[in-house]
Amino acid sequence: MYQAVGAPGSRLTRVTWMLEELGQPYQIVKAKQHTEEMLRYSPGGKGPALVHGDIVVTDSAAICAYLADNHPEKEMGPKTPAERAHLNAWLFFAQSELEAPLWNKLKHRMMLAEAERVDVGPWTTAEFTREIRSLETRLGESQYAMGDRFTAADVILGHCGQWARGAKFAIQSDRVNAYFDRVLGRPALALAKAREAAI
Ligand SMILES: N[C@@H](CCC(=O)N[C@@H](CS)C(=O)NCC(=O)O)C(=O)O
Repeated sequence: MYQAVGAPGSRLTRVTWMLEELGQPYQIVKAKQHTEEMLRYSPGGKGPALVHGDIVVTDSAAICAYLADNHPEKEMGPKTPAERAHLNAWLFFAQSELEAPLWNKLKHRMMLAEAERVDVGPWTTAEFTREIRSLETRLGESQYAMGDRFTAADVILGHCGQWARGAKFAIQSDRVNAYFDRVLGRPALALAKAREAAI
C-alpha cells in the first residue's frame, strides 16, 4: 500500500488527491517539515514524500508523475514521448513559474526568520499576474492541461489555484477561474481533504 507522508493541508494534498483520483488504497503518515520523522523520508526535511515498498519519492510533482506512470490504465500520465514532454512542461511550469510567487510570499510573510524577510508583495503580485496570463494562453480552449483528459498536471496546477485563492491572489482571467473551478470541484479532492482532516 502507498504511504503518503507529510502534513495535512500542505502539498501533501497533491499526493492524496492523486491517489484518490487513481482509486488506490493509501495510508497517511503525519509528519511535520524538518522533524525526525520527515527527515527519515526526505533528505531536506520537506514534505511530502511517497513510500511505495522500498521506493521513496520526494517532491510533489515527481510523486504525481510516478503515480501516474504506475497506473497507466487510469490515463493520468503521458501515453507517448511527445505527451511526456508536454506533461513535464506543465509540471515544471506549475512548480517553477506559477507556484514561485505563492511560495515566496508565504515564506516572507510567515515562514522565514524575521531578519530574513523582505517585502516581496509587489513582486509576487506582478509575477503571479504574468503567470496567470501565461496559463490562460497555454490552456487555450482546453478543459484540462492535456486537452480533454484530467492528468497529474491538473492536480499540481489545481493545487496552485487553491493556494492562490486561499492567499487572496487575484486571478484575473475568466478562463483560468473556470478551469480552477472545474478541477477543484473534483470529488477526489474532497475525499482527499476529508481523509487528511480525519487523521
Ligand atoms: N518541491 C517540493 C517543495 C516541498 C516543500 O517546500 N514543502 C513544504 C511543506 S508544503 C515544506 O516542507 N517546507 C519547509 C521549508 O521550506 O523549509 C514539493 O513540491 O514537494
